[in-house]
Amino acid sequence: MEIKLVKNILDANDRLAEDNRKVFDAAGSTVINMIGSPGSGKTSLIMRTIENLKDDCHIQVIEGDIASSIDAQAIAEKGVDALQINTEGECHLDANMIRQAVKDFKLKPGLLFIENVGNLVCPAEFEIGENHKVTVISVPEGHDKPYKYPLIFSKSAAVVLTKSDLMPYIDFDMDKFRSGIMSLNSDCKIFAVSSKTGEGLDGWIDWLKGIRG
Ligand SMILES: Nc1nc2c(ncn2[C@@H]2O[C@H](COP(=O)(O)OP(=O)(O)OP(=O)(O)O)[C@@H](O)[C@H]2O)c(=O)[nH]1
Ligand SMILES: [Mg+2]
Repeated sequence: MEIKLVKNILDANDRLAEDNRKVFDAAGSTVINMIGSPGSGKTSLIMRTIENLKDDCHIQVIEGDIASSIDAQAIAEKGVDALQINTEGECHLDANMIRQAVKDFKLKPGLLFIENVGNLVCPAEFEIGENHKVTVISVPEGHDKPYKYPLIFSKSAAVVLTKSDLMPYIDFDMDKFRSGIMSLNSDCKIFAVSSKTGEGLDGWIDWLKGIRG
């Protein structure tokens, strides 16, 4: 009984996500759903990406957080359109939240980053109308995460391993990390970057240029 209810909720969400996808397609937005734990470096990566790409294409950002507009304010200071969604307790964004939010948001052709609520688990379950999911995970979280939280890694087009500047201080086994992802999703791209030093960002930026509509 309970299982059926969850399935119905997810089916209803998927239908709304399809509607969102049509709205995004019509506007020429390529939408990237950025998913990762609190503090994994999602906002920092988006800000670095804006610095690197804003002369190439239009970038817009929707920020999802349980509370506060800290992230949207930081993004807006970079001179791009930023909208904050507060989920007020929900641990993920869902398609209906995105549908309501974009009603008041003038979509422009280019890249639309949607930073999901900091959480490696629940956001993986909910389609929001994105073109691609990207997992953002930081070196201090450990190389075992693809084995412990497989769903998000199996659904992501790319994984960005952030805070690569901290590698010398942490026992992080890159081979184990890479094999864990490849065993779930052999097409997944993996980028190791530092938003602090800029190391490794080129590969990520080139990938974004390739998927941009
Ligand atoms: N050393 C280092 N610190 C980083 C890097 N990226 C982010 N940080 C730091 O990590 C902390 C969290 O970064 P955020 O970008 O706010 O993380 P987030 O994933 O957006 O966090 P939430 O929105 O709260 O889920 C901040 O203190 C950043 O300065 C990095 O590449 N290297
Ligand atoms: Mg953030």
